Amino acid sequence: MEKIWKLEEIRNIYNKPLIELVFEAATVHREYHDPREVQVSTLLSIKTGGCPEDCGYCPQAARYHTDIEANDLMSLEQVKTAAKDAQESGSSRLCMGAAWRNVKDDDDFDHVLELVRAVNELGLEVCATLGMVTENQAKRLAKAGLYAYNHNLDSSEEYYKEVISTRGYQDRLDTLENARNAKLTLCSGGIIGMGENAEDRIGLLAALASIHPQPESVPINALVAVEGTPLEDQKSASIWEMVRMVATTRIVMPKTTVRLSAGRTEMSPEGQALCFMAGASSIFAGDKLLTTPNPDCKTDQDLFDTLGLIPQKAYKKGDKPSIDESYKERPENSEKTKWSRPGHTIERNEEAKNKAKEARKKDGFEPRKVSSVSSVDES
Ligand code: SAM
Ligand code: DTB
Ligand code: SF4
Repeated sequence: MEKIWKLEEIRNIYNKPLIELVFEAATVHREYHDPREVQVSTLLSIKTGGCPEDCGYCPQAARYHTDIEANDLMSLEQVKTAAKDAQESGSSRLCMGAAWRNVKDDDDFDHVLELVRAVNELGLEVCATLGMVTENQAKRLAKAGLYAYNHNLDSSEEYYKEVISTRGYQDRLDTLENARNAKLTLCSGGIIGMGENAEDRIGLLAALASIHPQPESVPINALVAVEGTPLEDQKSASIWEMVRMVATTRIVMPKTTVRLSAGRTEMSPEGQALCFMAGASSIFAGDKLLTTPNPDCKTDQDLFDTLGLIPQKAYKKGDKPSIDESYKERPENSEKTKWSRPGHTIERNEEAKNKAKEARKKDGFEPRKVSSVSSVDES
């Protein structure tokens, strides 16, 4: 049985002197993992931009004016090519991301299920991050060969309200439960450097650690402050804050794969080495995350060589899901899940939206729209 952590205990760990904290995390890491191995995931944005949500950090939210190219869902061939490239470069997992609020029982989702199946058949672990999902949708994903579902809690419940107004924290937790009920492994983490304080980071870790069984992967992102988003001027988190967050995550979720996620282009090799020492056991590899840059493969390979790290093989920690053809069966009556829409006002989100309106008037172009973009959907 996993330990049930009290908030106070997590706070005490987070606030330890840094060297003590890193030593303790490194010790826990060695108890549960092979410290030489790093799990390598590649991200692929299969549907980019045009998202109806107002996530203050996200360049893909249609309401802000950012310099990204919106794209429709990728074809099967495009995805297979990207998956083979990822596999050849040493990744054991492909994580496909779609700029959706939630999954719908429509043709786009049927297509995503085929993408999942194809990547599974190549032998990669398949992860998807598609927004909120119902239990039936999660089950269809599992039957199509999905291994992990990524859905981040992002911050503490309190600070979440300062960043996003179009959905609620409970919907995130419900989605994770739906994925868990479908026997998918969970990938859920957060972002530091959004203006939150230490208590919010501790709150995020408490929320993640209290999911039982704990998430199999926990991505720790440093905010990539993208021009045009409400958080464009946010000062980046320091490497010391990153190390502290990684180490605390490692201690309170000893079995999880702690993924050093967005923000690595701003980290020195020495800083990343300290994160690996503090229990990070995974990275996103490839020169692009979803829409923003990431260190290239050669730079990461050099770092692995220097540190004596080796990429983990696919399905080291779980069995490859077999395909159950019934994933093709679309429900006759879609579940009527009422995902919430709190709709409170977040000043900086409003400001960014208004600035975007002005910029579009000036440039003479319309909000980025793609044909498969979800209209604001109350279902
Ligand atoms: N639309 C889906 C959702 O929100 O769940 C999936 C894609 S979304 C881009 C996946 C995650 O990327 C977010 O939950 C957030 O944690 C992370 N993310 C997005 N923009 C980021 C940024 N600028 N910096 C760091 N992390 C970011
Ligand atoms: C996660 O925690 N980080 C990844 C993945 N899960 C989906 C996404 C990072 C996105 C960074 C901003 C971008 O490239 O658009
Ligand atoms: Fe970005 Fe996902 Fe939020 Fe859409 S739901 S704005 S893709 S983080």
